[in-house]
Amino acid sequence: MNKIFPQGDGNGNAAAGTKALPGGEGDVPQSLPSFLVARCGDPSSWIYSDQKCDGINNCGDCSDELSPVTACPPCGPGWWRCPSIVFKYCDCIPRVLCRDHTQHCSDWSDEYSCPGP
Ligand SMILES: [Ca+2]
Ligand SMILES: [Ca+2]
Repeated sequence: MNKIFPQGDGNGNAAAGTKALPGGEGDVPQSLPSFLVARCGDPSSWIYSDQKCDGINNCGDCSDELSPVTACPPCGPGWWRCPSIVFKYCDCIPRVLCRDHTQHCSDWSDEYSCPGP
């Protein structure tokens, strides 16, 4: 993945190891129009608007994917809805992870209920 995300330089408040995730912390760059920016549940973190509801946990706490912070439509085609155990995903996982003999849902539904990719 290209490193196109701005590096928000917070003031040392590393919240729960979210540093590796895209998005930013601290002030939104002045050059960004506000419609391009969305806030995470933690108001000190922000993401690009198109990172909302894309299935990926960009905020680190899934607030960009889950209510009450974000209202997303149900998992689209190509996604399987389950309580994910993978930090990268929230409550939808890509169907390519179904039937791959690895648990990705806390209820194992990706291996036992999901029909596959
Ligand atoms: Ca996201
Ligand atoms: Ca799996």
